Amino acid sequence: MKKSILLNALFALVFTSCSTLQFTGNPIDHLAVQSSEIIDWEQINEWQHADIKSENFPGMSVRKVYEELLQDKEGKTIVVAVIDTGIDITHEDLNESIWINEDEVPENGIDDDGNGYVDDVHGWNFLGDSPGDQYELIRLLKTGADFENKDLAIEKYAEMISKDGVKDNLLLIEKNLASDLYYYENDVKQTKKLGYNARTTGDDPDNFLQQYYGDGNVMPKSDDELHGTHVAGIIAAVRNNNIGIDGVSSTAKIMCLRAVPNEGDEYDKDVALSIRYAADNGAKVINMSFGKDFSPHSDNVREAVVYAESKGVLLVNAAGNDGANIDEVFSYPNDNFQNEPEVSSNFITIGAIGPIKNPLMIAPFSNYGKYNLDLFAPGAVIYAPVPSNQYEALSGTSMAAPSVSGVAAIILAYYPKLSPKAVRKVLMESVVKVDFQLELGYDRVKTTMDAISKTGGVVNAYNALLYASNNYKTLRKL
Ligand SMILES: [Ca+2]
Ligand SMILES: [Ca+2]
Ligand SMILES: [Ca+2]
Ligand SMILES: [Ca+2]
Repeated sequence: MKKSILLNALFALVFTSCSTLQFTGNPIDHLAVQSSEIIDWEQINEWQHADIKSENFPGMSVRKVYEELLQDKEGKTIVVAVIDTGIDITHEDLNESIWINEDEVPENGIDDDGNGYVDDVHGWNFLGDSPGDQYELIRLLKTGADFENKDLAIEKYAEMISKDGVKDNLLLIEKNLASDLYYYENDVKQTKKLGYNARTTGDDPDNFLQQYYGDGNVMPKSDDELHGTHVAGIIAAVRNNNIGIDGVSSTAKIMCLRAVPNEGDEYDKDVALSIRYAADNGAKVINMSFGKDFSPHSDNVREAVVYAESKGVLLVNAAGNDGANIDEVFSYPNDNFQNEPEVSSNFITIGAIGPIKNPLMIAPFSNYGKYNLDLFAPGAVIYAPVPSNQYEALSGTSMAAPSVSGVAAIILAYYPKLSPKAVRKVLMESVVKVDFQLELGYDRVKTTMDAISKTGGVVNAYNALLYASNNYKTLRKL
């Protein structure tokens, strides 16, 4: 008798240690009921964590997850790389959530772990000392040499400087580009000037074989450089410490990759190398809250995306804030070139909703696209850390992407063996679909969420965990 009890106990022990975590609950079905247009400003902070069904805000049901599913359940640490501006790793509500490269001795001038980057303790700064960078298309135009899509670059340049008050027509701009490189010096913003060059890293931005430039200092160069800190905070601000806000994930550690300048645009080379750094150094999720419509080396970036897939990394990308259809006006980085088939299955593109459950819930600035936009997430009036222990509410698809990166980190914390393809499937299959008619953009064009995105829904952390739990065996095969 005693023996059999012992045997049973032993069996139970073995069984438990091999089985995966099971979650039970009732998935939240589609959202059919609208609520008023009145925003509850008293409760607005952390609205993205609200339950989309039972509360007034169309949040991701994150609080419901922690209260109903994750009580006393320890999750695995998940490294989330944030490719962005600098990140204030000393922030009171973020400091404990910053990734530490344990194999690298700080500030000894030696590449202790032999990954090619010297003193990369919290990630890497591909921008060096520069506060900004010249726009990449201007960088190419000012060389005077020919390059692919030069006509398009001239057109975009004309658009860009017209916004700054220069009204010349396209032909004149083209003529001036050829004859006088500095014609517009007095009329345009610093980073749009032909003569401006802030890059101090000494590398050739068109030579992808030069990889080891920049430095290990991932901090912002000024308090104005706040974007990366905010994004990182949405994902991983320390939960339940009575400071600031709760991040979405309790186990994410942020790997900081400074590649997006505060002014100007991110260079394809810095983006591709940041993706590869993250994939080679243990990240499972990469947040990419940036994008541009002129990307001279988008093929190199796509190669890096495919490389990241081979290393088991999910990439979460912000759709952009032009209120545009990105199936028509292409945005980069992306997992396809001009609507061709996707090159990988580890890339997910996110649009933004605001804090209201009514026809105006799509943030008017959010890009959209039936083919290129996968799902929506909270991305307007999001309160989160900014440098020097401050907090701000910011809006943009830049805030929607990290909301999803946080949910991906929760899924992986409990199901660490899932491939990026499987996590993407979990996120997409478990959205809460929005059924009622919506009004899109500042012109309030009538549409449905289904017509402007692949899934027709909003990311939901509660549904995602239940979906992963209920479909684990199938998902493991992906
Ligand atoms: Ca190193
Ligand atoms: Ca070192
Ligand atoms: Ca906190
Ligand atoms: Ca895609």
